[in-house]
Amino acid sequence: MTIPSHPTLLMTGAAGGLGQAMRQRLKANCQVLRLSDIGAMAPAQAGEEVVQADLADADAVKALVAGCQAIVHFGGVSTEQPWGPILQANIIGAYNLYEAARLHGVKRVVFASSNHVMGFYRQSEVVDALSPPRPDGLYGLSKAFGEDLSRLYFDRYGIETACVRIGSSFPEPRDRRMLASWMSYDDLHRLITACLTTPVLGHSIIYGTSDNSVSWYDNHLARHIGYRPQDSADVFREAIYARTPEPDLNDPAVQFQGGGFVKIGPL
Ligand code: 15L
Repeated sequence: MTIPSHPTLLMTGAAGGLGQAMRQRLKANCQVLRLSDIGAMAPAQAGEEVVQADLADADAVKALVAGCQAIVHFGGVSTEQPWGPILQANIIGAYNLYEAARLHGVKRVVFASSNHVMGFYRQSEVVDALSPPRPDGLYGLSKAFGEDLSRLYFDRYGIETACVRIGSSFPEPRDRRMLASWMSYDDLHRLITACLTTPVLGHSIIYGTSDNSVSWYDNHLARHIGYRPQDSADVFREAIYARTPEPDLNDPAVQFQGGGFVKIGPL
C-alpha cells in the first residue's frame, strides 16, 4: 500500500515514457498531482493539474513549483543528444527547478538521474554511491551535473534529494544488458514512494533497478531509503538468451555498463 506523503506533488516530464508510466501510480502519493512537460499531455483527470512548461524558462518553472511540497523530476532530455538541447533542458532546466524549489520552500526532490552517470565502468565491476562518476556521454554528464547541483542545494539550503540512477525502466528488459539494468514500473514506483516517505532522506544516491541476480550496483549506502524491489529481470532471462546473439566481447557496448550509449554521438 502506498502512503500519501505530500498534499501537492509535482511530476515533471509527464509526457515521457516514465512520466506516463508513473502518472496513475503517483496519484496515490498525494492529494493533487501536478503534471508538467514541454510537450502536450493528456487532459487533467480528478486529482490532477496539467501545466505545460519549458524547464529552460525560469519564470515558468517558478510558477510551476509554487504550492508544491515535493517534486519528482523526470523532465529534460532522456537520451544522448547534441549539447544544445541537453544544455537547455538538463543543465539550465535543473538549475531553474532547484532555484524554484528554494524560493518556494520545497524540501524534497526525487531526481531521475541515470545509470549513464556511471556508464564507463565495465560490466565486470560493481559500483556504489561513493564510486567516482564516469559518464558515458553528454547526457550522462548532464545527470552528473544534476546530482552535484542537488548536493549544493542540500548543503546550502537543506533541500533533500534522492538521485535515482535509473537503470532501464521499461515494461520488460529488451536485451542481455537489461537483465542487469532493468527496473519494473512497479519497482520504480516503490522506490519513488520510499524516497518520498523515508523520515530522513538527506542527499542520497541510489541505483534504480529491480532485484536482478546479475547486477553492477551496490545500494548498501542507501538502506535508509528503505527500498525493497519486488520484481526481477531473471524471469525474462531464458527468453532473452534464446532470441539474442552471443555477445561480442570486443564491442564497447558489451564491455561497459552504459551499453550502446558509450558509442553514440560525435564526441
Ligand atoms: C537511460 O537513462 C535512458 O533514459 C533510457 O532511455 C534507457 O536507454 C536507459 O538509460 C538504459 O540505459 O537502458
